[in-house]
Formats: sequence, C-alpha cells, structure tokens
Amino acid sequence: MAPLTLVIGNRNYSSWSLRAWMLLRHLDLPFEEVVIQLDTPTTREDIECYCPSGRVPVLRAGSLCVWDSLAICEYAVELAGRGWPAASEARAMARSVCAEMHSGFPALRTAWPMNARARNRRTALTPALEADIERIDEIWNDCRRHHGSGGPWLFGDYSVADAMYAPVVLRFNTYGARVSEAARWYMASVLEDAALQEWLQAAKQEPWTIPGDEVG
Ligand SMILES: N[C@@H](CCC(=O)N[C@@H](CS)C(=O)NCC(=O)O)C(=O)O
Repeated sequence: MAPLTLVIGNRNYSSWSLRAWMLLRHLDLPFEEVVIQLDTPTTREDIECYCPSGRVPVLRAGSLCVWDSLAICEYAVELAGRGWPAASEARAMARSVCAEMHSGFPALRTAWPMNARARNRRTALTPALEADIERIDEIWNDCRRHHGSGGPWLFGDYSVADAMYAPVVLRFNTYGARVSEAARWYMASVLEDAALQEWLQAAKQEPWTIPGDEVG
C-alpha cells in the first residue's frame, strides 16, 4: 500500500478534517499529516497542490487522491477491513446516520461552527437549531439503544458514524447544548477518547484564529 497523507485544515475549526482524521486513527492506519491554514488568500491554491477539489480533507496514497470526508472514510474502511458495523441492519443504519450528517443539519452548522478550544459560548436558540439538536439526540439514542450494547460507541465498536458525529460533540460541548442523559454519556465517551484529546491538544497550539467562526 502506498503511504497515506491526510491533508487537513486548522484543527480548531475544520470539522470535516476531524472526521477523516478520527477514523484513520481509530482504524490504526498510519498516515502523514499536512495542515493547511484555512481562510487565507492562498488557501484554495494551497489545497489544490494536493487535490483539485480545493477543500479539505484530502487523502493522498501515491498518485491516488480521495476527497470529501465520507469518501475518505469509505476508502479507509476498505484499507482496514473494518469501520462499519458487521451486521447488515446496523450497517444500513450507520450509513443512514452518516449520510444524514453529511448532507444535513444546516442550522447547527451555521449557528455553532466548530471551535474545538472554545468553552462556555452561548448563542440564541432558534427553532431550526433546536430541531437539529433534538434530531441528533434522537439519532444517538436510537443507535446506542439498538446497536450499542457491545461498547461505548454508537454501534458498540468505533465506526464511521462516530467519526462523522465527533465534531457535533465538540460543538455541543462548546455551546452548551441541552441533551438527554444517554447523549451526555455518549458525549463523555467521545470527549475522553485519546485520539480526540490528541486533536484538541494540537488545536490549542495553533496560533490562527478565524474571526467568522468565533461565535457566542
Ligand atoms: N463535503 C466536504 C466538505 C469539505 C469542506 O467544506 N471543507 C472546508 C473546511 S472544514 C474547506 O475545505 N474549506 C476551504 C475553503 O473554504 O477555502 C467534505 O465532506 O469533506
């Protein structure tokens, strides 16, 4: 296998980068990292050195370029031979909740940008934001209740679903989302995770600030 290079954005703000990075770490796939500073005049051309998409994350493996977090997760699962739940019903649900995350929750994404190192931020709760929070709480409860008995993650073992929702946990933590007890337990597992802690430590060291993502 050609060595892997994961191109990511600022750890503090790049939620899509975090998803791919978390999965590679949890699947024990070795990779080099390239960090590209977001929101600068050269960001797009800096990313285009690695992939014409102009967005991060990007996974390079020799001449192969894989872009978009979900496609990277799928490729990583193929390399590792694990990462989706083994049972077909659980796998279908995992894919559904990943797709829902990847294409949905616009109110949450707009109102509460990921800001990994920020704490105790507060914003007004709009009905759309509350609906997104409630739906995510429901997803976490359903996954854990139906498929989570084998471990602390949404489907027991760590899967793509946990990687896809990791930035949501950080957002809920930063902006103080009110969620159910089961959701709080799930958030605690995510926040204690060694890989996530490593990401947070690195985010704290970054000197960059993106004013538009400093909310609350
Ligand atoms: N759908 C893409 C979204 C990627 C994306 O929007 N990435 C942002 C950073 S989190 C980006 O590259 N922004 C660069 C820019 O705005 O110039 C994915 O899932 O990877």
